[in-house]
Amino acid sequence: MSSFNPQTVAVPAGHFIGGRLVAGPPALQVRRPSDGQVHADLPLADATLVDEAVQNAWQAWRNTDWARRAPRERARVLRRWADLIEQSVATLAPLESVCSTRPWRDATAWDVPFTAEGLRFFAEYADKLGGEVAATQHDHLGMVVAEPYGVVGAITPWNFPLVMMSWKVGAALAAGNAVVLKPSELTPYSAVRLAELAVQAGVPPGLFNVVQGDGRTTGEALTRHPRIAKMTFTGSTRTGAAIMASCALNGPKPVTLELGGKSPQLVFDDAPGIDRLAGVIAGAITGNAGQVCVAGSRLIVQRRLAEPLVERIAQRFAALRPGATWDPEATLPPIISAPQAARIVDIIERARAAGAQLRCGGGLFDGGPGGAYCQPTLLEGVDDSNPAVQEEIFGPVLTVQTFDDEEEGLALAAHPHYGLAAGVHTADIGRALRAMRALSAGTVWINRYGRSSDFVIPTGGYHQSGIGKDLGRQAVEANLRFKSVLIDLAATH
Ligand code: TXE
Repeated sequence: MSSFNPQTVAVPAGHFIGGRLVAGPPALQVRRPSDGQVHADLPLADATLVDEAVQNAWQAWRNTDWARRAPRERARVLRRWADLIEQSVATLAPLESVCSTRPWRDATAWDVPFTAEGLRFFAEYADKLGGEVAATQHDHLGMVVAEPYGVVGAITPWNFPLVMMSWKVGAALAAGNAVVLKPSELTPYSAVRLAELAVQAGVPPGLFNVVQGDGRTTGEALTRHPRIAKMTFTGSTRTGAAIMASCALNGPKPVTLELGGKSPQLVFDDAPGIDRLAGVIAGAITGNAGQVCVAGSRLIVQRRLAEPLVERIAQRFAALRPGATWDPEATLPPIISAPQAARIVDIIERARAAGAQLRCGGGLFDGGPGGAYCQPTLLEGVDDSNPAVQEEIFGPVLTVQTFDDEEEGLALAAHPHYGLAAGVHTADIGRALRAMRALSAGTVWINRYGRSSDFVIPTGGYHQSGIGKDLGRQAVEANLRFKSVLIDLAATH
């Protein structure tokens, strides 16, 4: 299978405001995580430019008919946008891959089509959430009328740039809002291409603007802006809390936050198909090199099954081959940045100092073309207080804990702060459902792990893993506010 040449990938290194690319002086360098080389520069939107983008979105929202046009027409435009995205896979996939950790092969087969299909899913909701008629007293008619907020601010992370954008922007636009998006400064380019295609599909210019820059300058200016009526964010718990505080201090506004996780894989000794299971568990922590919010990072396995399962997982880890996102033979992508790789190594070292035993892996691969590649790592002998059990690592690092009975397993699966997702593996449906009830997590997968293309199932966390949902009906509803109307039917009688 042929891939792409990173040297020849031209990137739209600018903002996208009012339907056109807006250049600016280079302020940030964007590196390719695969080989550590600087690929291109990026301008940085200061508060003045963020204001321009937000005012532009506000004017577009007020002056075009996006919020008022027939919802099915909005849906048609979003579907056309999805079609253009799919038709652009040959240019979008390299643009997505070159500065991210997304292998070109996966970007082509999954990220780009999944982005398009997500937009189609949201398009289908455009005319389905109008509000409701309330059960009022007989001589009155009560209505709860759904309306868009106006301008929604979105801040997205680097681990699945296109897909994360489609979840935020698709839901907001389908509900009739305008959007100002700040993509991660590490993976900024596909956002601009996405916005160009939106205009081509018929989204009015200005309705979807992209500002480039870092969190401290551009991100903060966006969250503070009084015209931003709602914020939506995916990223770390720490930054999510900062965004919430900033919103609260500068004119309160609702926030949707999809944050960190430390998700358990709870495996009982009757779990079906040990080889398949080993594949599921290994895949859930090595996919995108573990840089996934719902990565299954804690294996909690009933004692009898522990050794054969861990042995099979270790074999799968050993079979992975690190390599650049443009290397079609590679099966383990790079870590996004040198600081992020250093952070992973630091947690592994602290975990070992606290008593963890290394079954395999334990650091970065030596040599290679530059960039940082983390060895898939299994840490055994950890207790609940171990840093590798407590902290989100965001790398291919799996801890192993064993239990004897259901109660003990469930106790180990609980985490003091996070509650993003959990996996339960057992042939006993009663036990699976008891575990589902007991687990304090926003998503529970039973005898599988990871999201599917069932976009109707929302995603989002409990506790410090977040507030609100992406995907599902709930994601569209979160982009609507509700006006209460009460009519006195007797008054005109
Ligand atoms: O994330 P940040 P980072 C977790 C994961 C990872 C850690 C750090 O554990 O190791 O976060 O990664 C913008 N105001 N996740 O530092 O800081 C920033 O520019 C407004 C989990 O990359 O959360 C980027 O666009 N915006 C996660 C986005 O926030 C700010 C995915 C994410 O950056 C800001 C990524 C501020 N003050 C990391 N500071 C997941 N849930 O999937 C930063 N940003």
